[in-house]
Amino acid sequence: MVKQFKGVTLECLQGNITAQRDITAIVNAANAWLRKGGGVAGAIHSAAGPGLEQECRPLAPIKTGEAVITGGHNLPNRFVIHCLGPVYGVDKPEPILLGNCYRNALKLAEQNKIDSIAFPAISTGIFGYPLAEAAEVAVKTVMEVIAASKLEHLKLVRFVLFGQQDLRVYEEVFSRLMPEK
Ligand code: AR6
Repeated sequence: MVKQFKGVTLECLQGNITAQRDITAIVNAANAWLRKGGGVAGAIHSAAGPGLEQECRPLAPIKTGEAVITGGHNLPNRFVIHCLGPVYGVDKPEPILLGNCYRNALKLAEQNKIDSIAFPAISTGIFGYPLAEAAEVAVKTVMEVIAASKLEHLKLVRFVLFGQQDLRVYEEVFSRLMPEK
């Protein structure tokens, strides 16, 4: 699904975060130590190669809600922005901390003149955040940042969902928060 919001294209689609060839920066659902791990982080580090962990080492540890930026190494993307999402039921208040991931990632994108960014559904795997709640926070926060017109360079924000059911949830949130006029 594709929407236009205040001059920025917002998309949600089903796919693998490591296969977004047309995107300048992909976002990693990282761990505090920016190590390989599983899920999104495992896939990103596998595709990027060992140079990514090497570049990450001096940047770790990061705090919940924080974001740091590195190169893309062997990925098709110029940058990786690593975010540490909240562990659901542990790191509170979860919506604020999850929102900070999206806010801080977009801040780094702007600082680095990035035109396109792809987010996975941060915290909704191993960290246990219910997808529907997380989708609401993700889309609302991105819209808030765009509406505050802090972004001069960003033209495209893509949400990449692993499963078809997850995509449906995002599509429902997109339709509700950005209805056709
Ligand atoms: N592309 C897109 N989405 C994916 C992919 C992929 N290749 N793989 C999984 N997902 P998770 P978290 C979805 O667990 O909850 C790691 O081990 C998945 O279905 O990657 O923030 C880190 O090292 C889910 O909806 O991230 C941390 O320790 C979403 O992406 C910890 O897991 C996020 O799942 C972070 O946990």
